Amino acid sequence: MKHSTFEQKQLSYLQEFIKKTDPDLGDVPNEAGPLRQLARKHYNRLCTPVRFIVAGEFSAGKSTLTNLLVGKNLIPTSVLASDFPPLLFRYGTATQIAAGWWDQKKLMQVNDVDFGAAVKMEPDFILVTTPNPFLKDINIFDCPGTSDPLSDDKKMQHLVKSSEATIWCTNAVQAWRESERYTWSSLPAINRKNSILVVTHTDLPAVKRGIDRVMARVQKEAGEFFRSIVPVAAPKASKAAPDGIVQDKEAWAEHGGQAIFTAIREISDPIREKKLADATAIIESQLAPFFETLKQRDSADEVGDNSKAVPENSGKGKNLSGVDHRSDSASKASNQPLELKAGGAKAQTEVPEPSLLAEWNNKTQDLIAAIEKSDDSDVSKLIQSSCNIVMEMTDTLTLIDPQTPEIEWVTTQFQEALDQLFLMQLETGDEPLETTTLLLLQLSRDMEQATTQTNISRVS
Ligand SMILES: Nc1nc2c(ncn2[C@@H]2O[C@H](COP(=O)(O)OP(=O)(O)O)[C@@H](O)[C@H]2O)c(=O)[nH]1
Ligand SMILES: [Mg+2]
Repeated sequence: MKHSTFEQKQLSYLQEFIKKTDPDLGDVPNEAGPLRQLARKHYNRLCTPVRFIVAGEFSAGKSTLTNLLVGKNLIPTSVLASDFPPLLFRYGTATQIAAGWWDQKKLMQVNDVDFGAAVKMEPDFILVTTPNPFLKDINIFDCPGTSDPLSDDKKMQHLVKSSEATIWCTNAVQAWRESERYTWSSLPAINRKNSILVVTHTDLPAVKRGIDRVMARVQKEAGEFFRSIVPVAAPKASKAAPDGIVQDKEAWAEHGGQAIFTAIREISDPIREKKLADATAIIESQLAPFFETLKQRDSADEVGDNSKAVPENSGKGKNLSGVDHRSDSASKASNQPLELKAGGAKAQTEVPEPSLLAEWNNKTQDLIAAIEKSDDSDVSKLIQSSCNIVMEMTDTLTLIDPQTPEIEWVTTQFQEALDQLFLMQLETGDEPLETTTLLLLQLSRDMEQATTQTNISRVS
């Protein structure tokens, strides 16, 4: 995710706060706990891509538009009703797909990006990762076609609810039908201000001739529901930008390529600015004053106690295999006045620690086993426990030195999952434990991918 300088500064501040209030590193005052959690929440919100859902009726051009957005013809498109489940697009270092089930709580890697093979497995959704930088800022959910309107509407409502912004596709041939208006009005109101209506198929000759009339009617009938209405001919726009790189500027503009990306930024930028403003307000009103007291306390301690030692190894500075990687500069930095005391540090040991992947897998297996055995009364406790293990691992990953692109990427996946888990604590949605399990499994897969790609051997 590309951050502005100010955003970067606030992120560094939050990161520093999280680091300096780590109870493992010293006798942190009690009130640091909730503030640390707050800092972490805002850190994750700032790092998480904005979640967009692409919705609309069957064959409206949703998948074709998604292909345009991810810069690759990844999803097969069809005029026939597709039996595809929802597709979730996230940034990944390689193009890969995995089949997932909400109720069976598992994700299965599918070789060769073979969607046909994935669909045959009858999953509830397919996760697609691809190395398009756009996906560092934005995640996309491509909704299924409506073959069973009732159940699909329910699924769509759930997906819309868990998204921050919506792109509704309507076919220009019969733009904004009564049935679309009906479905739209049943969606959660919160997303309407962050919504785009994309009028597709604008390149068809019959549409082209009357496009002004179509756009004027759609504006009149649907204008109040959307922030912007954008005419797009996705196949033509894609052709103008092979592999997501604009080659033919004129055609790119003519077929709506430029306009749809601008419309998306007009929604995602304010969402990010709001997150930044929220984080800044929290830093100024709560974190900075606390940090100041901590600093004063530490300076006072320094005067009276020169023997303050910093823990040599408290599980930080490890790489993905768990091997200690703390640089000299990191150790030196820990002698700065703000560093906390060695109170909770673990003793250094000669025995190599288990790999972070194994550590993570152990924790998730225990938790998933607990979820499987649980009844409804345990929901919030289990989400909290999941939050805790994801939080711990996020902290460890954040402090790994050096930060390779793979580590940065996997850290972002953890931060994003943490953000979702935080939100789930506030509003649990329809199947909170299924979603929690799924997030944990997804993270296991991400850890595995990052471990393989960094070529780090596991320490047994
Ligand atoms: N000419 C033209 N065809 C389109 C456009 N968008 C989608 N299509 C075609 O419409 C069909 C359905 O598109 P698809 O993206 O699969 O629809 P979905 O069911 O909403 O995902 C496919 O054959 C696409 O190639 C467009 O803007 N112009
Ligand atoms: Mg589709």
